[in-house]
Amino acid sequence: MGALFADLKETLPDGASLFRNRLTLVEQREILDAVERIMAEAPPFRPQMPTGPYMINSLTNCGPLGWISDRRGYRYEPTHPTTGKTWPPIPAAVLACARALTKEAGLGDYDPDACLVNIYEATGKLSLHRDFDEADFRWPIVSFSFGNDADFLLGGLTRGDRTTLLTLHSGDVFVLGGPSRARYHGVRRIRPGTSPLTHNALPLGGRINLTLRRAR
Ligand code: MD6
Ligand code: FE
Repeated sequence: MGALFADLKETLPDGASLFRNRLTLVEQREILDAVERIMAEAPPFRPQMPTGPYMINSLTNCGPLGWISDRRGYRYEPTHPTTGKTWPPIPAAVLACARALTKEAGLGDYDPDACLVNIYEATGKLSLHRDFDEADFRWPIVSFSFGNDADFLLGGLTRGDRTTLLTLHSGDVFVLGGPSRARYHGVRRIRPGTSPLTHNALPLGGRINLTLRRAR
């Protein structure tokens, strides 16, 4: 794990923890190598949303379950919507880091069964939402950032609550658990040209985000 700012933990609402620069560039590259293999096996898709035409970003998954969306709604499925194949496994380094940090955050043991891979281009964003398709909200969500910086908004328990801006950098790990698990959040914008590394898995000017969760 990254040494330089490894102990720097920002003050956030109860249950939310931001571990800055937790992954070294070497670790980030190794994880992105694994993400590239995941994308080859489970091609990214643009989910069809029940309410509108398309989400802005494309996504894929790894782990026993993957999050998908079509006209029938949002849900977790064990297979890819077009290939019909099971999702590739969650990279071991990602799982190990998520388990170490949920423990460090005081959120106990962690046994995720799903990992969403969000792929953003330079103009990508993600509207304010809550992750609400999981069975038990006592399990935290652990989020890994790669590539360009993202202006991430952390809100409250209702959509209109004021939000706090957190700029997520490549190598940062964000944990959303406890009473903060139900907070609204989103990505306002990606900052092109800010990535400390280039990699085949990263779209030009883009960002990749992995979020681990326990879906069932
Ligand atoms: C992103 N993250 O960082 C999107 N969800 O691109 C999320 O939607 C998210 O970072 C739940 C918990 C942590 C997150
Ligand atoms: Fe989310």
